[in-house]
Amino acid sequence: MWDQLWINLNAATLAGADTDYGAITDAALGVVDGRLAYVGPRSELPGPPDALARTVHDAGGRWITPGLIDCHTHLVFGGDRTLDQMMRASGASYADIAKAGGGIRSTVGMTRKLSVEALVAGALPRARALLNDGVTTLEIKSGYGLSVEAELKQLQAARALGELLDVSVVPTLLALHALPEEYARDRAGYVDLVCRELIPAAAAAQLAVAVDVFCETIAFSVAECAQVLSVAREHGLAVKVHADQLSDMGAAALAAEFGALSADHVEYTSTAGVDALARSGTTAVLLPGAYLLLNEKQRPPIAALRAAGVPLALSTDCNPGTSPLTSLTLTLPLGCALFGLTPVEALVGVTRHAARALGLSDRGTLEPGHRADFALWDVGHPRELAYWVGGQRCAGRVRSGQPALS
Ligand code: DI6
Ligand code: FE
Repeated sequence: MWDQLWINLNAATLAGADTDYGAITDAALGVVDGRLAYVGPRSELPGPPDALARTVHDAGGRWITPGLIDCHTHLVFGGDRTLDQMMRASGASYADIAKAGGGIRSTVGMTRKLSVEALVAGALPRARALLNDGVTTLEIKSGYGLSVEAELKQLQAARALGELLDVSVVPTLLALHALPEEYARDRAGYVDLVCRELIPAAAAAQLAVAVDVFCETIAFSVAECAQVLSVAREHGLAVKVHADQLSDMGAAALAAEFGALSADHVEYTSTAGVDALARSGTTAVLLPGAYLLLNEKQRPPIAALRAAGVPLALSTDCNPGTSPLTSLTLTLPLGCALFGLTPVEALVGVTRHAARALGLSDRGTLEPGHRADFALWDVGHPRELAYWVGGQRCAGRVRSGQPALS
């Protein structure tokens, strides 16, 4: 006997060939212990619904996709960065703003002042917006504390969000994001603090599953990032890299060298970088929100990434400075219009490939054995998910087979 059976639905399983969304019309989903036990046509169920499961749910004829996975967010922070937006309106670049003392450092000042509870309260509306839009797994990075205590506080807030809300939170220590003011004349000292104290403390407290670094001219060099990524690996943590967002730093190749789960942004990644990602099986995470709002002109090398077989994920990059974007469904048409993704590539990017970017092999498609995490949609076909810009089409979320609360 199954625990739950969902009927009266069409399933975009996103398993197998990508061209047809893995679509099954008039499908049924059987759930045992929170995992999918049956995914197939209703007509092939081995018996009448009531005889098969303790609870039978009617999905109202809707389309169902795997629960969406937002695999790159900086959701926990203090204050906002409306001032940066005003500076940009008068022509200042991201680098100008950072150099003028705005940018990441200003968010660090506002984040350090807040308690865990206040950070959670500030992030809750952003998290709820993502959940109402179909998200069932959410990565959250630190990176606005830049001291051992303040980074751990951000990670504790991320963990608390996962306990308060019906969502899986995947916490990442963004150890190198910006150089904190107090280390302005001692770069090596800060990198040392990260290696000797921050990473060991986060690993010991099990507050992070991965370590991320911002490898960029305005942030940290390849050598500094490599030093931190090796320590992350020594502590058994996965690694991720903010790579080649504003210039070609060879950061994608660095990510590949460390077997990173993902290289994120990749606007300026070279052919050599693309080849390195393909060889290491690293997922490229595309972030059209930051590209749009920074008014960037250099697109990621989509055709080359596609040709090399690099898995492409897509995410909000929700952060106060460059991408205050709290809708993953809005990110889908942005990925298509700005980066030239196909609608099905975009949807796979927020499900199957997003799971891969987080190293999660138990979700991202609707197939037997996977978690029964899914989203219900008021659309006539899943291709509409990457078509409409804005609006509320998510009719509900299910986690482990049970209707989820936001
Ligand atoms: N790249 C980004 O786009 C964000 N972080 C990063 O490394 C921006 C974060 C911010 O400006 O607050
Ligand atoms: Fe980011």
